[in-house]
Amino acid sequence: MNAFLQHRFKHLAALAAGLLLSLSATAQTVDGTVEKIDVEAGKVTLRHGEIKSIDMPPMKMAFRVADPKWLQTLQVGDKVKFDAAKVNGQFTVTAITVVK
Ligand SMILES: [Cu+2]
Repeated sequence: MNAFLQHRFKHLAALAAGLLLSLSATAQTVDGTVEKIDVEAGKVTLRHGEIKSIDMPPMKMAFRVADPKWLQTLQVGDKVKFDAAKVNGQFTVTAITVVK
């Protein structure tokens, strides 16, 4: 690859990475209700709808959270929209917002 192509390729790769970031920052897709908050364990129990990204049917289960600070702002009974992924083998909430 010549230097010009290499430069173009890096530019495209950066654009693609930026696009992925902005996509993942868009609205959360899964509906849920906060059932329990365990600050010690860094977990939140959610009754959730289908999670297509990890092929999971609706159920009630505990998730780790990507940022423990979120546990301070959530309250039992909150309706939420969230995204989840398997991180280091554990189901993890990667983004969450309370629905008013
Ligand atoms: Cu589940």
